[in-house]
Amino acid sequence: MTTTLAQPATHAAPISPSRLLTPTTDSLRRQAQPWTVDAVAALFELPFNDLLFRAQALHREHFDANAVQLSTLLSIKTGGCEEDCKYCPQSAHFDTGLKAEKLLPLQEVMEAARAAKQSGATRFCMGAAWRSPKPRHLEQIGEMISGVKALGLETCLTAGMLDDGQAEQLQQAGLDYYNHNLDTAPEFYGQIITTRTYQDRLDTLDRVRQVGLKVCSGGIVGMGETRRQRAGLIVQLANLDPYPESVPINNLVQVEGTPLAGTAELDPFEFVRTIAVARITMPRAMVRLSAGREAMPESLQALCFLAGANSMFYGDRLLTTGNPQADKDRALLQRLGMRCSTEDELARQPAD
Ligand code: SAM
Ligand code: DTB
Ligand code: SF4
Repeated sequence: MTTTLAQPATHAAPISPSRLLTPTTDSLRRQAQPWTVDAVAALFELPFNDLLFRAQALHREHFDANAVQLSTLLSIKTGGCEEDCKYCPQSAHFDTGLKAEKLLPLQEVMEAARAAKQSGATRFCMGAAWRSPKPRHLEQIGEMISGVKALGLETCLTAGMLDDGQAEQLQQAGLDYYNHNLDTAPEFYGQIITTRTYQDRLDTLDRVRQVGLKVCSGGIVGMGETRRQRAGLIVQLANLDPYPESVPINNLVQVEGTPLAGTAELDPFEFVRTIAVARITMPRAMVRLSAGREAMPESLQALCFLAGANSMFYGDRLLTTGNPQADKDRALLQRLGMRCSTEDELARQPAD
């Protein structure tokens, strides 16, 4: 029997508790042979139905295929960022009309987190427009993390590059996930960002992993990269050992004033293919249908779930741009017979 999402609350998945398990670091070890760009590009080349069939079969092996985890984002420090990421409305290098703001006070963050929980989110993701956080910021963020956790929400932070001590401080504050995206393939990266290197990003991911935080890392498609470069991004992520627990796939949100505004739109089926390839190469990861949903028809979002996406951003805003209204999303899940669920409830044991 299928329970649909009637209320803005989480519902248990219809599998017995003994079969539930959060993926362990060990279960995320990559296959013995690293993925090659040729092998991943070959997945992209499969006929659409074959690709989706493979992705959905693997998805069902590892997760409840009719449930999705909901995360709500909050920009805790907006705009004025010193980096030059060409997709980003928050970079101080481009005039997008966005007003730069200071770090939000704890109380405002807590109010947003309470509202997110009330609305049915199970994870709260805080984003800060920094190249890297300063020591005084981390103290304040530590309080935000413990406050949000005390509400019973999972916590995620994205705040730029971290050094060893900072990663440890966040881990001690009780952070669950650190989000730091590789964004694109190494060979395309230089056309998108010049103020920090690919290796800088890998180093931060390594520090996050070393202190025992869960890794959230993915990228953006639709920035004018080739299919082979999309495969190159997936290879980088899938060959991390272990691969990330969480892989956000963003479709570029084109913001007027950023250098990437006006980029040719990606074929929507190519976006679905990217989700499917992420699911096949990182079978136990949470694959997140991330930015770009506001511009996607609901039929396309349904294809993304079929391709193996099992998480999405929920709430009317991403960081600075829009996201579908929460009630529209609830109605969509209901129409698809899907539940919202915690991550623990979604995962199946290896033997399943
Ligand atoms: N400043 C931190 C950093 O970049 O590491 C954290 C915040 S940053 C906004 C988080 C991620 O949002 C970026 O890595 C990028 O993948 C995504 N992002 C930013 N602008 C976007 C856009 N216009 N469209 C899609 N994704 C975007
Ligand atoms: C991620 O990969 N996507 C989210 C989250 N991680 C922080 C951010 C999307 C930002 C989209 C542009 C904006 O709203 O500013
Ligand atoms: Fe700054 Fe992050 Fe935007 Fe890059 S993506 S400009 S680092 S806020």
